Amino acid sequence: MRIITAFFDRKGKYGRLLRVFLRSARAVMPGVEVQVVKTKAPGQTGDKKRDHHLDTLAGFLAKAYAALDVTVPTVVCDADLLFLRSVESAFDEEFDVAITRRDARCPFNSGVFFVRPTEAARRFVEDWIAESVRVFDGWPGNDAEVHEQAGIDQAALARVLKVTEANVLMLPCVVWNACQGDWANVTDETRVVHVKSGLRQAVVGSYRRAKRRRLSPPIERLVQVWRTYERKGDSG
Ligand SMILES: [Mn+2]
Repeated sequence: MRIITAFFDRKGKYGRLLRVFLRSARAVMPGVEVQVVKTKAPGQTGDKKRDHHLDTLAGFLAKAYAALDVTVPTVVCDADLLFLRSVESAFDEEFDVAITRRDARCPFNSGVFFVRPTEAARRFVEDWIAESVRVFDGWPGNDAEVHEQAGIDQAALARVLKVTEANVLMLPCVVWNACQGDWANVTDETRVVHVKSGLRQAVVGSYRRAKRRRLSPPIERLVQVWRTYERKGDSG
């Protein structure tokens, strides 16, 4: 298995997230190769919503393009992840593509997905890329759809899932890509925590904002795990 992630920097913040990604990946999956696709940060327009969509789309496209050429089973990741356990056992299951899903208003999260080096998986990712560009071209006219899936690439994913012929497996976010609704339910089974939203704010947000936010014990525990990796350095 290989790991692909994409990275561009915005004021040093993503650099800190990537370091913890790499350290935690190395700790729980020693010997697994990580490919970091470095890409240029998109130019900013000053329109916050548009800039957010541009950043998310740039990250998605960089990792998705890299995912087209895989020759071994690969997990395709955002850079804002914390690995608690190895994700290799995902490939014990049969699939071309595996997507992480939760019971929420927007069920899919594209921060973690798995691809096998099959023709069907390649076609799926190709379609996902093409559809993402199409959704972006239609924005903001299709903002309701983008908002419903919380992102351009996730709106595209919902479209592709309706028509794909690939064997797509749905994996629970709480195990494979714990997002904000899952953090309180993280267990020993949880492999990956997605450091977004309030958790992101707690680890790389400003000190005062983090202090002001009262964190529940399970989330505080994740903050501590993240901080331990950040303090650890690359030697240990
Ligand atoms: Mn993310």
